[in-house]
Amino acid sequence: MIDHVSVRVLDFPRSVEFYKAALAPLGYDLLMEYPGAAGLGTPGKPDVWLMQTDKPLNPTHVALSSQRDLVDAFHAAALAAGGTDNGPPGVRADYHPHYYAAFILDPEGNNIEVVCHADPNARPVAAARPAARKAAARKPAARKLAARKPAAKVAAKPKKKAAAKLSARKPATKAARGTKKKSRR
Ligand SMILES: N[C@@H](CCC(=O)N[C@@H](CS)C(=O)NCC(=O)O)C(=O)O
Repeated sequence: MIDHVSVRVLDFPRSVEFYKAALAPLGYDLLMEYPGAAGLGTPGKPDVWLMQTDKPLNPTHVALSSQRDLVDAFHAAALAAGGTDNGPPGVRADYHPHYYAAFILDPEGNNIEVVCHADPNARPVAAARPAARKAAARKPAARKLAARKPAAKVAAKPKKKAAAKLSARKPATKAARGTKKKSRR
């Protein structure tokens, strides 16, 4: 699991303002700041860091996971904050059937994406709970199965009886062999 990423930027103050505005719909804020470094994230821990550099930039791609309405909100907010459209909100079926994403180039050319992978037709977790209840209700079947176990043990007992019968049959077998030997003579 990725913990955080760093995006290098030349114009640090401009990028901080851009990311604050673009990621605000996702609940992101500026959480930590050092000279030349700013950490954005949802309350608790920054996971997107902006790092000032004076070296030539090699634009990077960062994708944040969210939900569909927030993909739309990110795209609108990032455009309003001065980002460049790199792909409007929508499904990218060539990635997978429910890959709903939007892409923005930040002021330095980094490709920032917000994506939702969820199937919009999937039943919400709350609706799925009755199924869990059904599964729990099915447990008596498991109990029945467990109740059947002693029967399995009972079934094992006749094996001992069968073994006893077999050993009881041994003399007869010997006798039979004896008969056979006799018959060979
Ligand atoms: N304009 C394209 C953008 C697609 C895009 O940027 N895809 C990402 C992968 S999810 C990518 O190619 N990233 C590589 C990069 O930016 O270097 C769209 O709207 O679908």
